[in-house]
Amino acid sequence: MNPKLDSNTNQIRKKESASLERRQPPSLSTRSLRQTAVESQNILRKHLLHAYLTMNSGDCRIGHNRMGSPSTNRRPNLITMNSTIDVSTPEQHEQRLRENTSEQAKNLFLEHGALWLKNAIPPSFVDELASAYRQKYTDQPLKKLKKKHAVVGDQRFMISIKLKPPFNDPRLYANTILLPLVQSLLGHQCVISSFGSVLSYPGAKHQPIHFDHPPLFESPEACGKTPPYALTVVIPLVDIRQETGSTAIWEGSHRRVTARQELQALSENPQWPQASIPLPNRGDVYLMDYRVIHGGMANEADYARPILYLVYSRPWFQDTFNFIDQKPVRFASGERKKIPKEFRHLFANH
Ligand SMILES: O=C(O)CCC(=O)C(=O)O
Repeated sequence: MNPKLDSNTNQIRKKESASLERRQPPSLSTRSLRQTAVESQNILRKHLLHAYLTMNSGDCRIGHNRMGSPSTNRRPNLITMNSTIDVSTPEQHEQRLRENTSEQAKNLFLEHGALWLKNAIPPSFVDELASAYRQKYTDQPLKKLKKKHAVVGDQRFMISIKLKPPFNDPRLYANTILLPLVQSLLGHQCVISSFGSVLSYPGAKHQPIHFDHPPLFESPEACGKTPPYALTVVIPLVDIRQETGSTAIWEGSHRRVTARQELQALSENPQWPQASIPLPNRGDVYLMDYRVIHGGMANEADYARPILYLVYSRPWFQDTFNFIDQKPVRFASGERKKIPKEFRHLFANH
């Protein structure tokens, strides 16, 4: 989840300077100076990414930043996902996947770069999280959210969750169904890279289509051959329907050597009907490889659509791209010591 690649850099530059002007308060308080510094960092980050893609992608001249102009809200016709697993009732009761389910889930994820796992978390726990989230974030004035959190699209915010109850809970970050699966994909030494949420308000438009991180290596062949190095687990806090918009995912793009050109083409002419679209109920989750092409969709419902996300990565990976101005993991005071000893290694990078 993060900043990405845009289709018209000049247009973005104009928008950025216009929005900087708009947001500049009349007197330069400490807050406004800090805000200006944060905005400058964001602009620098976008331009670095632009330069990176220009250098490394042959004909793929420009990238696509999720802060760029949103595309029109055309609803895709196709609502499906190739990579789906239903957690069975006995597995739900035991809160563990059977070996064959786990193997199937792993293989689907490796092939498609995404997986929709149905009934992974008890809905009653999700409801508890949703109610805390509403009070702490959704019900805040928009002005306050804009000041404190990253704007990742039109009416769409990326908010690092402050770890305290009910969010500081092993059922989330060390979930007995999800963590073994994540470890089978990223190795047993994997860690939490970031823990946050994306909140899209009614009226939010489609987010520009993006990768969550610039490719790690110059060679597209090398990128396509490497195993996953980071992945996002998305936990929706409301039932996701066509109206609320989901995350459109271009399954399989994570390993395609043509992924950079594909992203550029999609940025210029988004092909939403080609995307896979999970429509999870509360209790379902979906996983995305950090390399897979995706984008948040328009929220045409009359209520907000919050999703929690946990990004897990191999221990050597540092996401310096998405977290320049906000912390990837935020502990409330006294909460760090509540992490059980056996899970502290998950937070080793924070
Ligand atoms: O809103 C969504 O569904 C996805 C958001 C996202 O991909 C991002 O902010 O990077």
